[in-house]
Amino acid sequence: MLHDLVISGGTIVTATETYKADVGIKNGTIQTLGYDLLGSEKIDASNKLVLPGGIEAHCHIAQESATGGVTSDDYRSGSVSAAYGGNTCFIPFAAQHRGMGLLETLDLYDSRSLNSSVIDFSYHLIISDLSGNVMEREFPKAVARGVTSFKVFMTYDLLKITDEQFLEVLHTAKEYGALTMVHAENSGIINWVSEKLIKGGHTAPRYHAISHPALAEVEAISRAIMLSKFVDAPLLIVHVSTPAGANLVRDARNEGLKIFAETCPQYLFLNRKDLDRPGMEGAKFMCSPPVRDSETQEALWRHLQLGTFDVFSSDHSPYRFDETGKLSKGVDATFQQIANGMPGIATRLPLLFSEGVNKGRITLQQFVRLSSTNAARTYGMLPQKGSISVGADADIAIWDPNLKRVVTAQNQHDAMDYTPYEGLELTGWPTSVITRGKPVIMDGQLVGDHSHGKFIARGKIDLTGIPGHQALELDIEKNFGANLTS
Ligand code: DUC
Ligand code: ZN
Ligand code: ZN
Repeated sequence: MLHDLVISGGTIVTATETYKADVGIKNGTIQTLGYDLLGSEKIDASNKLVLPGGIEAHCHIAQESATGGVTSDDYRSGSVSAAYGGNTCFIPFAAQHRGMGLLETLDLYDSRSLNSSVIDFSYHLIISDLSGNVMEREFPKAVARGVTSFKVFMTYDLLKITDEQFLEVLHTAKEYGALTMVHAENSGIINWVSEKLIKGGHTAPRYHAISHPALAEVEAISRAIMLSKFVDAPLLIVHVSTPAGANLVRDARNEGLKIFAETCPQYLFLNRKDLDRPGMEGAKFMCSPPVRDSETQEALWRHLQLGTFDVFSSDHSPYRFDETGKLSKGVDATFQQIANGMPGIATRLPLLFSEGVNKGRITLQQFVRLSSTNAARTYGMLPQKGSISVGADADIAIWDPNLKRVVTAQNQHDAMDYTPYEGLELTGWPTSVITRGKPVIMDGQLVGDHSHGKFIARGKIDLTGIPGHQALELDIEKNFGANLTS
């Protein structure tokens, strides 16, 4: 058979295997895995690794925060930066702010992503306003559009929902086979400490971390797990930043609960000392939850090695270090007035490859799971995405495992003016990236087309093998079903 494109001579790595073979691509999907394949076009992958393209499952693109700041990356620059980082698909957030409907929110993000992305995409829908029966009227329609993951916040005054509303989201999502995601930090602790700090004149970026103590995360993760357990609904805890929080996740799993979790590079590679940089420099390293200490970094690596975390995501939240972003309230802004978040969509996978695979902390199979396959499974895209197998989308990243490169703001190809990893030398980089059979990056050059990336409608969450929990007090089917009459 004559393929449209053949990737020849490389070493294929999947979540379970490493072997040498050619990949034959036709009509955007993988048609053949074999030897001496014929193709109209050929990419020589000798001495390279051929991996499922990365799936970036947590990033903020063309998104307003509740306080009005807008991320610097849109779907054009964000998707290009993601592709340079070895990604073939990403799932940014579509943020419902109060007063907006859920479908109105999705329409807005559809207009922002239209003809803009060089890689495929979907959205997680943030829910901050449950008024007007949106859960009954609009939630099912969002799921029918292929949006099957929903994020809620336990903190931030303009976003947070009550425990009652959290239960409602968990319960409704469960009914429709969707996944709830949560930003788990205790709002009361953060607000109380912040007020005291500000009153005491402690306003520098470093106090952001002090106002978001580890216990705030641990309390909220614990509560979130209990709420999910009570209604036996799947829940994914995003950006876990503490060993105690990760231990709660591990124990919940061990108990058979439907708990999933994510951590991010900043919690493994950055720490509180970065926030102590002079002047406003520390603002570049502000994110929520905050980066912590070196013991935390080591403990989170161990959780990553042992499989506590299903997904490893960048939490790319790009705010420039200028008056459009971090410094929008001036150079004397308090930590409460500085946008939270840092860029990292292009460094997520090179960091994990260099410091994980090349330093012997994780295997190549673990790398593939954490970079792609687990996200595809968790977010309802497997086997279309996240695997190199016959019939899957031809989403492929070709990696040179020995290539050394120094990270600079410029080689992120995003709309940012800094990277928190400036000057770090990493070994192992993606050199070519192919989305649905079309080259996006070839030998380090952008060749992709902004109308190629398409919205991926996602399926239900796969809970096979997870027993869950039946609350004795609560028979959801009997007491909460649609036919409830008394
Ligand atoms: N939560 C995120 O997921 N990203 C940026 C900041 C935040 O609070
Ligand atoms: Zn969050
Ligand atoms: Zn985020």
